[in-house]
Amino acid sequence: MLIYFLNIAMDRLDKIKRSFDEIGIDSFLIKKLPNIRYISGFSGSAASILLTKEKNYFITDFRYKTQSKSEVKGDFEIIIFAQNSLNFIKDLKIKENFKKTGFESNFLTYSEAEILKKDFPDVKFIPVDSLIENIVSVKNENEIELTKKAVEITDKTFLELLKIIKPGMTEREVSAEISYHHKKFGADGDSFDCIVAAGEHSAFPHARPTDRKIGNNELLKLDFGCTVQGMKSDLTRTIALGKVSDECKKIYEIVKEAQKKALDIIKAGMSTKQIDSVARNYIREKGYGDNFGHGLGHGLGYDIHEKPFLNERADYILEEGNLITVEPGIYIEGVGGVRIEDDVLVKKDGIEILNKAPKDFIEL
Ligand SMILES: [Mn+2]
Repeated sequence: MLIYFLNIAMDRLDKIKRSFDEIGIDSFLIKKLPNIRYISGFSGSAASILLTKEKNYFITDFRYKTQSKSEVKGDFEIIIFAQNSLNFIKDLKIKENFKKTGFESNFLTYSEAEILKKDFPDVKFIPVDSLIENIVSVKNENEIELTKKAVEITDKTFLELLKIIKPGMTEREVSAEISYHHKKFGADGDSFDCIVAAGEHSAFPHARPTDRKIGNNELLKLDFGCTVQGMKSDLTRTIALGKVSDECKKIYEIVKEAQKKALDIIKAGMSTKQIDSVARNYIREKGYGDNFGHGLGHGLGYDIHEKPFLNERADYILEEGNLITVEPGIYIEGVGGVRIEDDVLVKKDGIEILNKAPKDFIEL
């Protein structure tokens, strides 16, 4: 198992370094934690990685001294700094003499970039967009297994919720049950702050749980997921408590059919834009085009939203081993909203739908 991860780590470092010349850099500074986990295996909350042509430095502080020794795999020199990681990098600069350092342009803040420029006046910092993000979108066997485990836990949690949820409970109480069951069933925690949205709240695509009581005869949208060793699940189901209006039932069936139409065509080689349009056109034909204002889905990995994205502008061609979500929705202000989301593994000739949570309209 350890050797297996070591090989993966080296392969990933190789892939990153092979693009140095093409981008025009001699070193790469990595600060984004999901990227750090992806290439080193480190799961802590503070670290930097500096890759130079010759060497790989993993830099963290005292709190992660022991953890980094056991977690960091691959050909890294582990550096524990006492105060400021930049001081260490300055020393390193003298030794290694790097001159053109790439940084994660979609992650580093403007002020962090300014500090780097000020502290290293003779280094040219070059914005690099999505170098690692483009590699992470194809998953290995281990990552797929961990995702399947996360999905299984989330599905199981959904089935528990169906037993627990009653009119009169607040959205917040339901969100607590989600977190509790995720951990109880073996997850490391939630993969994001879950969405529990009742009645008119369900029309907010990204509603936060409030103290609103869940009433009878209304929709309840649940969007939640968990993390297992860094890999994530992301599930949305919309259910009804009691009897809801015919319009709510109607939009539920449209969303379900839109998702099915997308799932039916997904396979390696297809463009994500094309898949998005199949679901979107169907919803449009049914008269709800203006009520579906977000993308159809996203990649799922060490980051909860990562490449490939499925939307009207994305031009990614799916590959075997992509893990993606498929999640159309219809939201009607003042009435309610429906979204149905599954996690899907892309294969050569089709897909494997990882979720088993029921999708037929449920009235509790
Ligand atoms: Mn999602």
